[in-house]
Amino acid sequence: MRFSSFAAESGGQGPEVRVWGASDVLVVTAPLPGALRVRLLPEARANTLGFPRVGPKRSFALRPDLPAGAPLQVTEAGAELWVSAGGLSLHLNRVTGAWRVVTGHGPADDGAEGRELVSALDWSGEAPTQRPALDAERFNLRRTRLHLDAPDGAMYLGFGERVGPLDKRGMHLTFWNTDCFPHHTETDPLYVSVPFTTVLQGGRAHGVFVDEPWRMEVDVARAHPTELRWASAGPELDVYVLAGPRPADVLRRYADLTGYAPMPPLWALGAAQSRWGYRTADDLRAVIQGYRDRNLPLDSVYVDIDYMDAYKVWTVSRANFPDLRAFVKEAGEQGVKLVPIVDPGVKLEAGYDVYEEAAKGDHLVRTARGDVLVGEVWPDPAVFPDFTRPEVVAWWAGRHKFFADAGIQGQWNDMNEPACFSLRQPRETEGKTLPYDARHGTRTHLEVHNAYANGMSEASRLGYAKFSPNVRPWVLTRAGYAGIQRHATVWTGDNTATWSHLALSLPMIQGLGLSGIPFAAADVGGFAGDTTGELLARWYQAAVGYAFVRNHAALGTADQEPWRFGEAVTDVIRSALELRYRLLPHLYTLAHAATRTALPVLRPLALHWPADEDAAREDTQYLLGEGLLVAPVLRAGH
Ligand code: NBV
Repeated sequence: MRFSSFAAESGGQGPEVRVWGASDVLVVTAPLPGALRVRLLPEARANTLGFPRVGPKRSFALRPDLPAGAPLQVTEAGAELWVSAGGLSLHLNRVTGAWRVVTGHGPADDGAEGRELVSALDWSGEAPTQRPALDAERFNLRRTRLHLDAPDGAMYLGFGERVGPLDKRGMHLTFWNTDCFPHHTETDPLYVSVPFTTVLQGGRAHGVFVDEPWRMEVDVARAHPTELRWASAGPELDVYVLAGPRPADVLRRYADLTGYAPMPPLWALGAAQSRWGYRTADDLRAVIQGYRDRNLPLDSVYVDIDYMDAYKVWTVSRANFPDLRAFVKEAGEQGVKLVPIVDPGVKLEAGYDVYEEAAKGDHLVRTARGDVLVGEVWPDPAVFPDFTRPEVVAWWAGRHKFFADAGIQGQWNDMNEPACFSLRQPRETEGKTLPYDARHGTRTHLEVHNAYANGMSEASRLGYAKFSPNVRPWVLTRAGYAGIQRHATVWTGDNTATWSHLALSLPMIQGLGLSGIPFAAADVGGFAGDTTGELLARWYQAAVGYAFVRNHAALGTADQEPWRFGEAVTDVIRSALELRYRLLPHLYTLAHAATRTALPVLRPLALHWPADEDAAREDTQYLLGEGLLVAPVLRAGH
C-alpha cells in the first residue's frame, strides 16, 4: 500500500489531513469554500522514520491575510479515503496513490457522486538524496511530477502571459520569467508566470492552480493527448483545485486566495504617451504640447531610463531634469502625470548611497559561493536587490520617498524578471538572467526567480502607501508571478510594430485576465520596429478597451506619437481616443468591478459565454462588461 497511514491534525494553516506511506506524503486542507489544497510531497520521507513533518510553506502568491482553513471530514472505506470540506471532496486510492477531486460531500449513500473536476493519474518525484550538488549544469529541472487527466474536448485557459490561442491545449509551457526582445508569435516563456488554468468542459469550469514559484513546465495534452502534465524543479507540488461552475466563479475563488487588484487612479485609464528616447524635461514638454496643440486628450507621460544619472536607480540627471519636482507640478497643472521607469539593477559604485545601503544591509543576491553576484544591465557593473526577502522589500519601499516627495504617483517597474545581460562570475543561465544556483538568503534562484518581480512591485505599493497615503498609486510591472495583481498592473513587454502583434495583443491580454490579472495592456503602436499610420490608427481603435492605453516605442524606431503620420491618421486616432474617453465612466466602473470580482476590464467572451464553443475560442473580439462587444480591425487594408 502506497499510503499506510493518515491523521487529521491542526497544521500551520488550520485543520489538515495528512496521508503518508514509506516515502510519499499528501496533505489536504480546505482554505476556502469551493477550494481544496492538495500538497504532494513525493519522496518527502525518504530516509526518515515515523510521523512525517511537513513544514508550513511561504507563498508569494497567497494573500497574506488568508483565514485559517475549514475543518475536514474524513471517511475511510478499505483502501479508499475521502476527505471533504466546503462542497468539494478528495478521493484517494491508498494502494495506487491516484486521487481525484469531485464536487459534493464525499461518498453518497446511494452511490451517486458529484462531478469529477480533477483526476490525478500519477505523481512522483526523486528522492532528495539522489539530487546532485548545487551545480547549474546538473540541476534536475523536472524533479517532481503530476499527471492529471485531460479529457477530450476540455479547454485550458490562462497560464499567465502566453502567445497562441486562448485554449492552450496542445502547447508545452515553461514557467521561467524571461526578458525576450522582441518576442515572437511563438515565443515561450515570456515575462509573467502564473501556474493557474481555468478548465472549460461542456460549458462548466473549474480551476487548477499549482502554487510553485520554482521553474516549472506544463504539458497541456501535447506529449500525451489526454494528460495535463506538471513538472517542477522543486521538491513538491502545491495544488489548489477550485470549483466553478462558471469561469467567473473560478476567477473569484482564485482571487479569494491570491488577492484582488487595488483600484487604479482614473488618470491611468486615460491616454498615455511613452517612448524610449525621451531624455529631458523639454522632450516631455514638447510631447504634452503636441497633444494639446492638436486637441488630443493626454493624462500621463512615461519617462524611460535616460532621466537617470548614469542609469543609477533613484537618481535623476541634473542636466536632463534640473528640477524634477517643479516639472511634475508643471505637468500636473496641465492635467498630465509623470510615470518614471525603475529597474532593479543597482550600479556597483563606491559612494553611491543606494549601493552602499544595499551592501551594508546584506540586501543583495549572492553567488553559490557566497559573494555578491555582479552582472551587467544598464548600469555596469550591477548588483541585484533580493526582493524575495521581506526586509529587502521594506528597504526598497523606503526608497520611494524620493519620487513621492517629488509628487510622482505612478511608476513603471521594468527588467524585473530579473534581466541581466552578462555576469562577472560566469555561470550557465536560462535566458538573460541570474544563474539557477544564485542565492537568495537560503534559497536558490531556481526556486524564487519567478517571484522576483512580486517583491519589487510590492515595495512600490508599500512605498507610495507610506509616503503618499492619500493617493492611489499606479504601478506597472513587466514580470510577475501569481498574486502580482495585488501589487501591480502588467504590460506585455517588447512587442513589435506589426499586424500580427496587434492581433496577438488580444489573446495575450485576455489570457492575463484569465490568470487573475485584470489590468493588462500591450504597447500601442508596437515597441520594436517602425510603425505605420494605418497600423497605429488601428491599434488605437483596438485598444479602446485595453485596461490602459499607452503608446510606447523603442529607441531608434520611427516617431509614433499620434500626429506623426499626417492629419488623416491623427483624426482617426483622435476619434478613437474620444470614444475611449466617452467610455471612461463604463471602464472605470469595470475597473472597480475588477477589484471586487477579479473579472478583467477587457474580457474574453469565454467568461460570459462558456457553453458556446465558438465564443469561448474567440480571441479577435472582446467584451467590455457583459453587454458591449468590441470587434476591431486587426488586418491591413480592411
Ligand atoms: O528601458 C528601455 C526598455 C523599455 O523601453 C521597454 O519598455 C522595456 O520592455 N526596456 C525594456 C529595456 C530595453 C531592452 C532592449
